Parts: sequence; C-alpha cells; structure tokens
Amino acid sequence: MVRLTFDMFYEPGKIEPKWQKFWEDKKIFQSKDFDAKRKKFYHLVMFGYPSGDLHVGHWYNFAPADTYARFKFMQGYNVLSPMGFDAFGLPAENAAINNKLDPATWTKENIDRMRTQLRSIGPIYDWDREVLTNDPDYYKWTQWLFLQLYKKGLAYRTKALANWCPSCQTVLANEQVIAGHCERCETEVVQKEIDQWLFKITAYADRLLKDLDKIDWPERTKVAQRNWIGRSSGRLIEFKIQNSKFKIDIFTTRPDTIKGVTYMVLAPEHPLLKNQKSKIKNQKIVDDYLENSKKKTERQRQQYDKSGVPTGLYAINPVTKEEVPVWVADYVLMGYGTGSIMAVPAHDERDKEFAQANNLPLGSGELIDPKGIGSPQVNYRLRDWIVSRQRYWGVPIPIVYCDNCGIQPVPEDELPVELPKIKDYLPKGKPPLATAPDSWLHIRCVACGGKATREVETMDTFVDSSWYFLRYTDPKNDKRFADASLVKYWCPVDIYIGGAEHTVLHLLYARFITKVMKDLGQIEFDEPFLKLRHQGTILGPDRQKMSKSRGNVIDPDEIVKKFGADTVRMFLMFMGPYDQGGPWSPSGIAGIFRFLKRVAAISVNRAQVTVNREIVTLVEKTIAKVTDDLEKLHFNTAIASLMSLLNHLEKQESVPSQIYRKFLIMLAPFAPHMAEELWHKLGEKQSIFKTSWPKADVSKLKQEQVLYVVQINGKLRSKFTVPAGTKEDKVIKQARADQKIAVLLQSKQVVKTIHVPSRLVNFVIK
Ligand code: ANZ
Ligand code: ZN
Repeated sequence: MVRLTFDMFYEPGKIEPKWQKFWEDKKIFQSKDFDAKRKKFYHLVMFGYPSGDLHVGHWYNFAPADTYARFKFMQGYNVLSPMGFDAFGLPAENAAINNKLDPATWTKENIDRMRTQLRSIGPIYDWDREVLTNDPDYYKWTQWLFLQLYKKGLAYRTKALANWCPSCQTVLANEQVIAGHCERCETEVVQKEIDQWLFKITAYADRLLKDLDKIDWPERTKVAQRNWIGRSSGRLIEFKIQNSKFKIDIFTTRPDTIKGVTYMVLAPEHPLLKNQKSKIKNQKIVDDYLENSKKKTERQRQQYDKSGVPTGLYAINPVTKEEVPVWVADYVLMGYGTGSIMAVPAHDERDKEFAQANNLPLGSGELIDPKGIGSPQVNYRLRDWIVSRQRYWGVPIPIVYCDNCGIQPVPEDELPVELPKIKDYLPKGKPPLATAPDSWLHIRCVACGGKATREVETMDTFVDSSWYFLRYTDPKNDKRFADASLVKYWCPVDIYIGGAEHTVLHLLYARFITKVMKDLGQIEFDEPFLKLRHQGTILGPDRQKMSKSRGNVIDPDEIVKKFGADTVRMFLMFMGPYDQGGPWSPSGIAGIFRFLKRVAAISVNRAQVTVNREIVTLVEKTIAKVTDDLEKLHFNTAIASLMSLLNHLEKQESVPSQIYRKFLIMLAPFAPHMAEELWHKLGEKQSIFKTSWPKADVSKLKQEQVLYVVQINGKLRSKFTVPAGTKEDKVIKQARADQKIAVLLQSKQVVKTIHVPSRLVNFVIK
C-alpha cells in the first residue's frame, strides 16, 4: 500500500507563476478556429478602461468568469475567452491632462500594468487575440463602420440640443448625464445647440424592443432597456390655430379625454413660436420666458415648477370646436412626441396643477370613443445616439469638409485616418484636434480636388466597444473587420459577463450595431450576446460600498501576495451569490486559505482499495451539484459542496486516489494552480485541464436510497427509505419516529429490536 500525504508548505507565490507559465508555454487553453471535434463556446467578459489599477471589483468580474470558462473547457468545448482594453475615452484624457502626459503613453503604461495584474489571477485569456481599441489596426474598422452607417443614412450631422458639460467642454450622451450632472466630473450639465454626428438608433427602436424576447438576459436588464426605449402608443391629433393657416400637432395617449381640453402647451423650442411671431400678442412676456427657460438644465425643467405664459394664440378643439388658449411652458419637452400637448386637467395631474397655478379652467371629465380622431402614432423615448465628441482621445471621424462639396466621407482605402499628435489636449470650446498640424488638418477634397478640412471631432467610445466582440474572432485581419467565416464560427457570444451599470449604454449600442451589420449583410445574426449575466457588487469589510474616501478599499495585489490567486479567486466566489456580491471579510479569506491547505494535507491511498459506499455516493452527488451550480454561475454553493465533501474525506484514514482525483478535477476551475500542483504530485504529466469534467454516475445516485419495511411482532406495519449506509441506531430511530409505528408503539414495551441491514426493522412487543 502506497500512501501519499502532500504535506506541502503551501507557497502560492511559487506554484502559481509556475503553472501559469506551464499553461502558456503548452498553449493549453488556446482556442482553435474551426475546430471540428469540439463545439465552440464564446465566453466573453466586458473589457475595461485602462484606468490604471485593477481593483477588487474588476477581479469580481474576471475571476469567477474565468472559473466558468475553465469549466466549459473541461466539459470539452472549444472555448474562446479573449481580453482587451477599451483604451480611448475621457478617463485617459482627463488623467493625461492632470498628469501632463501624452494620453497614448499614459494608456500604454496602464495597459501594461493591468495586463500583468490580470495574468496574476491565472485566467485562460487568449492573449494572442488581445484587442486595443486605440490601435489604428482596430479603429480603422471603427471608422469603416462609421462610413457604412453614413452611406446607409444612419449616420447624419445636424444641429441639435445637446447636453453640454461646461467643465469637460464637450457634448455628452443622455446616458452620460447622471441626474443632471456630468458622469465624469459631476459638473451640472447645460443644454446647448450645436452641430453633431448622430446614429439613427431610433430607426431600430422596434426591433431592439421586440428582440429582447429572444435573449437570455436578466429580467431587470431587459426591463431597463424596455423603459429606455419607452414605446408609447397613442394618437397624433391636429388642432387648427384660429385665424391662421398654421396648426398644432399633438401626441396623446388619451385621445378619449379630448372633450376636457382647456388649454394647449408648446415647448419653448417649438417652431410655431418663431413662425407665428406676428400673432403672438404677449411677445415680450413670451420672449422673457423663452430666455429664462434656456438657462435651465434639463433636470431643472423636469422639476416641475408650473411656470408658463399665454402666447395669445388660440387653437380649435377638433371635436368640440371650442377655442382654447395656447400657452408656452417648459414642462413640455421638445424632444418628445411633437413638443406640444393638449392639456386635460380633469384627467392629468400635471395639467391640473398647472391649471390651478395659472387660473385656467379644469374642464370636463367626460370621455368619448376616440375612434376616427387623428391618426395612430407610436412614440419612443429613445433618442438618436450622439456619437461625436469634442475631445482628443478617440477615433477620428472619417469625414472631410470641402469648401465646394460640403461633407465628404473619407474613401475606405484611405483608412485609417490616424489620430495625429498634438500639444494641448485641453478642449477650449473647439475640439483639441482643431490645433492639429496643418498637414493633417488640411487636405484636398477627394471629390473635386478643392480645399478641404478634416473633421476634428472624435467618436464616442461606445462606438469602439459596440463591435469589439466581432474583432476577437480575427483580431489581426487587415482586409476585413474579421473574416466572415470566423465570425460565423465563433459568434454570437454564448455568455457575456459584466457589470449591470452597462444596462442601457454599451449593451443597447452593441445590439443596435449588430442589427445594422446584419442588415448590411456583413454578419448573419442580429443579437450579439445570447446569454448575459451581471456580477454583484463587492462591499468593504464595513459593508459599505468600496471607495477611496471611505478608506475601505481592498488592494487585490496585496492580498494575492499574501494568500495567492487561488485563495482570492475562491473567496470572491464564496462570499455570496455571484449576482449579488457581498462584503469583503478578512476571516473569510483566511478560511479559504486554510481550506486549500487542508486539501493538500489529505492522505491519498494509491493502492486498489474498496471504496466506502457512502463516500462514492457523496462524490457522485457532489459532481451533480457542482456541475449544476457552475452552469448557473452559483459559485458559492458549488464551493460549499466541495467543502462538505472535504470534511468527509478528512474523516477517512486515507482517501482512495480515484476519489481524490475527482475532487481535484472539481476544484480545478476554482483553484486552478493548486489543483494542477496536486494533480502533478499524483504523478500526472498532462495538465489537469486536459481531463474531462466528470459526469455524475446516476446509477450510484439511484442506489443511494434504501427501502426498509417495519414490522411489529413480525407483521408489516410501515415502510420508509433512508440513504444507503445509514447506521443501525439511526435506522431504528427513524423506524420509531414513523407516524404509524409511533402510534402503535405508544405505551407499549419493546422487548427486542431486530435490524436486518438494508431490509427491515422488527419491534417485538409484549
Ligand atoms: C392628453 C392626456 C390626458 C395625456 C391624460 C395623458 C393623460 P407617455 O405615456 O410618456 O408617452 N405629452 C406628450 N408629449 C409630451 C411632451 N413633449 N412633454 C411632456 N408631456 C408630453 O405620455 C404621453 C402623454 O404625455 C401624452 O398624452 C401627453 O399628455 C403628454 F389624462 O395627452 B397626454
Ligand atoms: Zn470638394
């Protein structure tokens, strides 16, 4: 009998780099294009901004996701698990401005640092496929994408009200405005009318809504997208203006209330206020009001102050033929519906408050059958996506402005339009690229050969990240964004894991771009991410959100140094349900560290020994449970079953190696370095990840229950089942506790109890 005890002095700092190198050198996890033997599995984690340091939150996204990828790999899938960096954008530029560095240098240094940090947790990323969105080889295709949208009429330039951050001196998308403030610098955002590039995402509103039904995403994320798209169906009704050829079109969801209209309201930006100047009696008051509301932010306007003024115009109710006054008030927004409403104080709370505040009649509450009034209309809250940024650190928009021909797209064979180096990154009302060298800025028009100037705006980084998952399938292609057959082989993404904060930003844009690409005939699917899961949030040891100001931030580098990556990985997965997160606990992490040491201390018997039935059943049960849990990303309960199995193994004098092997295989996706180390200590030469994931032996699980009959004085009185291997005293206890038996034995004296293992219990009474 050969017995092994790995009485190892557990030094993760030594074994972890060793196995990371082993996996990389042997290319164990390398994904294989067109592998015919294995089914593909595209496993994607949201790539990050190169912000500088990885914090525990990143780890919480990456480490459990990597466990899932390893699990899929062991199940025999050809796993694609890539990583890259969303390298353009405001954070890099702001940091570069603050640290007086070139954003390119700053970004590169951060990426190098983050890559090293990422490697330390031992993920299976295929680094050969790394994608950097600031690489000209990548953004050449981002520019190409822009041109495709431009040619389809889905990218257009127009003057429109935009969210303007006075501090960042740039336009912000609605999604970047958090409660009226700039997402980055928290300055209050103001409205400014400026020329911008937009993508016509509204043309896809209906499909973006409908197709949510065919993807496996968290329900709350779907709800958020539905609300963001905000489909509303109602009617468009025309009100003629008295003594005028003009009319007001209104959008209402309640045409049945039309008899109760007591006034109309125009948004301050409504064109009628310009067209009908001569008819507006209260010109001065109206002008003052318009001037005033311009100063308000969108948020202030939504904080309903019931302000408004009458224009002096009157409109005619098409049903009652009554004349109602037309007001201007900024609670009506130009960006929704038609920018004008019929006000019905009897049915609408806001209209009622306004009427009361401004001495307008409350009107009738009578309802009618509205069929035939106006025309059906569907409205969306979704706005077109403003994609231009007046900033430097982004993809140059591939457009030129010609003195003769106006807007001209850069020919595709001239891409990429590379981002030139400049000296001053601070936006000063004009985009920083306006100070680019003349050689870059001024060119000949491709159409007429005349003088032309390049577009100096750059693209929103959400354009960069809207298609990156396609690039991973063929990251070095210089003929196409990715080879069509490779995209077809790998895509769509089978599981996408990342933070819930991207609910309406990145996730909606990626869906939109995917649909556009499908319509352009470039790809064959129209939803990018079949299954989506969000990780929860890690709280500090004080159960508060981790933040530098609270001083409760955990530095992952330090704890990896102290406990090793395996412990940190496992602890992150153990601390709570993955989609909920939980508080960081110093004692919890020490507990996991001890658990791994105990795994190594198990005494393994390599001789052929018969295995305790109870243990065999438990192992099969654990396999079934861990497999099922992993599939659902229920890492914490999977680890709990491994712990309980270990408790049982420890009670054995020695553990047969076939059992121990199964344990290590199950441990491998969670604590890959440790599992690999112990696997090799068993004498194995191949990576543990080359063994396939065990399937639970169902026959062993079925056998597990044993049927007992219970007799009293030899007569059958009841039946019950117990797990196989249950000890005699427990079986008898359960027989006595049986409902029928308990009644029959009440106040009787049992003189003898006969136990036939796995068969019967017989109580002999007087
Ligand atoms: C009369 C009415 C009576 C309305 C009533 C509602 C209730 P959703 O569901 O969000 O689409 N509305 C239309 N355009 C607006 C704008 N630009 N700014 C502010 N309010 C606007 O809401 C549609 C309703 O919001 C419309 O139906 C209109 O008021 C108002 F008992 O018309 B309703
Ligand atoms: Zn020209």
